[in-house]
Amino acid sequence: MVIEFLDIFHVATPLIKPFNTAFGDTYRVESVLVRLQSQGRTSWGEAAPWGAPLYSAEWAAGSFACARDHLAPRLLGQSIASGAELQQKLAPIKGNYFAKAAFDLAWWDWHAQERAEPLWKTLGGAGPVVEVGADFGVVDEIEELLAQIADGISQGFKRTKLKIRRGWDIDVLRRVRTEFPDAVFHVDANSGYTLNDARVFQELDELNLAMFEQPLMHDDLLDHAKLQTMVRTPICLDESITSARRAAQACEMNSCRWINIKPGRLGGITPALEVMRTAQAAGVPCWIGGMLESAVGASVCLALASLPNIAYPNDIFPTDRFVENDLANRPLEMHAPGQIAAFDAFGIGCAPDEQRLQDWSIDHWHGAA
Ligand code: OSB
Ligand code: MG
Repeated sequence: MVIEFLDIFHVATPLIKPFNTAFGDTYRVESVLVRLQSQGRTSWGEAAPWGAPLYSAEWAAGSFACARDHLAPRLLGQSIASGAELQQKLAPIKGNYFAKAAFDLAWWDWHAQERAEPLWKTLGGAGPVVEVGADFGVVDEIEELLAQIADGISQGFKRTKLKIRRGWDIDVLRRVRTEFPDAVFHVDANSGYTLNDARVFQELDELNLAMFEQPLMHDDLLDHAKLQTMVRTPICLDESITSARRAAQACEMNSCRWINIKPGRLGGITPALEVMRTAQAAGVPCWIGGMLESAVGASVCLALASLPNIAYPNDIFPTDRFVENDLANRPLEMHAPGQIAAFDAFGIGCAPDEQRLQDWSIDHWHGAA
C-alpha cells in the first residue's frame, strides 16, 4: 500500500470524574489520532500520552508536533508492506513513541481491513474475548475506595488495581486487605517512589499483592532490580519498558517479573509484538495496560490481549467507566463479568465519531502525498 493521505488530530476527551495518580489529578485524556488513507480505504490509530509530560517525557501537543513535522513527512507517498517497514522509516527519530504508535496502529488497522479480518485474527490471537480487571485511582476517602472495590468485585472483575502515591499507600492497602482478605489486588505507583522508600514496599510485601507496578523512576531498570531482591512481591514494569531492547535488558537484569504492554508507550503494535516475544523467551509473562484511550485505541489493546503469554487480567475498560460518550462511534461494553469482546468487524472495528472528533479536537493537520 502507498500512503496517499494522512490526517493528525490532537484531541481532549472529558472524563466523568478526575483520575488521580502519583503523577497528578487529570480531568481529560489528551490523545493523538492518525487517519490513514490508501486505495480508497481509511484506517485509524490512537495513542494517548495525556496533556503533560507527567506519565512519561511525552505529551499530546508534543506528539502532535512530532507527528506533523517529523513522522508524517517520512511516510506520505511511501509504499509500506509491513509494520517493520513503517518502523524502519521512522527509526531515525528518537523517542516519541506515542507519536510513532498512532501511525503504526493506523497501518495495522488498514492491513487487517485489507485482509478482511478483525485485528486480533491478523495478529494471531486466540479469539475476541479477553479478561479485564478493575482499576481505581486515588480518592478522598478510604470508604469511597472500599465501596468502589466492592462494586468492582460484585461486577465480576477478577482482579483490582489500586493507584498508590505518598500518603495513600500502606494504611490504605492494609485496610483494603482486611476488608477483602481473598481478593486479587495489585498496586500501581506510577514511578512515585525511590529506592530510599524500599520500606514502603517491604510493608506492602506482607499483604499478598499480585504485583507492584512501576514503583520507582520512569526510566529506571537498575533500582528496580535492587528492589526486587528486597521484596517477594513481583515487580511489574510499565513506564520503564519503552522498547524490545529495554525489555530484554530488564529481563536480563531481573528488574521485573511482569511486563505491562501498552502499544502507545512502545511505539505501536509492531514493537509491542517484539516486546511480547522477548518477554516470553525470558519467561516473563505480560498483560495489556491502558491510558484511558477511546475504543479506537482500546480495540488494539483487546487484540494484543488475545495473544499468548498474557497471564493476568488486562487494563481494558468499558466506555461508561470513565467517559460519558466514547470518542469512537461505538462504545466498548462488558461481554460477561470480567470480560470484554473485540468488535465483530474488520480491523479495529470502529472509528472516531465525526461530531465528537470535531468538538474535542484541539488541533488538526492534513497532508497529501
Ligand atoms: O500507569 O497504567 C498506568 C492511566 C493513565 C496513565 C497511566 C496509567 C493509567 C492506568 C489506566 O492505570 C488504567 C486502565 O486503563 O484501566
Ligand atoms: Mg501503570
